[in-house]
Amino acid sequence: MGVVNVTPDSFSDGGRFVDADAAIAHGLRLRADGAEILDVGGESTRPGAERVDPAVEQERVLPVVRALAEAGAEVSVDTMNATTAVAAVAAGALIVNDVSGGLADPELLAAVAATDAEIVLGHWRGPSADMYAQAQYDDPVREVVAELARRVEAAAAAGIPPSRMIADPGIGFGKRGEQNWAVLRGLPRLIGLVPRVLVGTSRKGFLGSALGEPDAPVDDLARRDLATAVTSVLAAQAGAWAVRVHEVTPTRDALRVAQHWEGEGRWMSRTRSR
Ligand code: PMM
Repeated sequence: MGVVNVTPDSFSDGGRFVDADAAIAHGLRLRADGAEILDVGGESTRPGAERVDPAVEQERVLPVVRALAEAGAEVSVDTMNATTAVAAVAAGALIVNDVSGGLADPELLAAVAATDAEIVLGHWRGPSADMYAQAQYDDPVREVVAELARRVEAAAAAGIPPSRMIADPGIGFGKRGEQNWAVLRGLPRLIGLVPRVLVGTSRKGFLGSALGEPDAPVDDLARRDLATAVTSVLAAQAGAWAVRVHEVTPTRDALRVAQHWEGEGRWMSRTRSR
């Protein structure tokens, strides 16, 4: 899954694709690089970010969703708003990617249930403005699995069958450095929840810390993209169905190389089977 952020303030690529034509061109490049899904978002979720008005969000994402879907891409929309989700599905999106797992907007799950779209349910404990206030865990894996299980139940109660759900541990969302690594180590425990799990580590701060980089700004994207390729391969090996990345080429190459090590027919075939 390639990231197409149409925002002026996303933490690692903010501001570069706020104009629709540039975002569309970027999405097409990611697709040519090998992305099988393009995730279009108009609201930054970086730590400290303020919420965006849904009308502004829709102005940003809808032309991009429409153009990429018309070009034949499988498009997901990264939104926490029911109205944006429904409008994006009408514009051609096949997946609604809600990092809040339906918690931010109480209308979203029912709205998605009324469409044919699939849904990504992310693990989330509160808005980006103060997300680290919630980063208190006794056992990160057990708590993330239990809290995501409740989102899966809520989505099912709203009328979405598990076959249309994708779970995401929400790496970086209300989790500090080591808590993210603990959740990633526990990934196999998430896989039993719903058949498909998506993992997004791309360029996140905990990778910078692992590399010994200062927290911000992200000044060496190539190093973060290499670290992302490593965690993405490990996530795929642990059973993830898809990985969400800003730069497709390094992760695609790493997955190809790892596939040779594993041999045909192992985890790579599982990553995109529905
Ligand atoms: N991370 C970001 C945004 N959307 N969606 C999913 N499903 N999983 C993630 O980990 C995730 C996401 C973080 O912001 P970015 O777009 O700048 O990477």
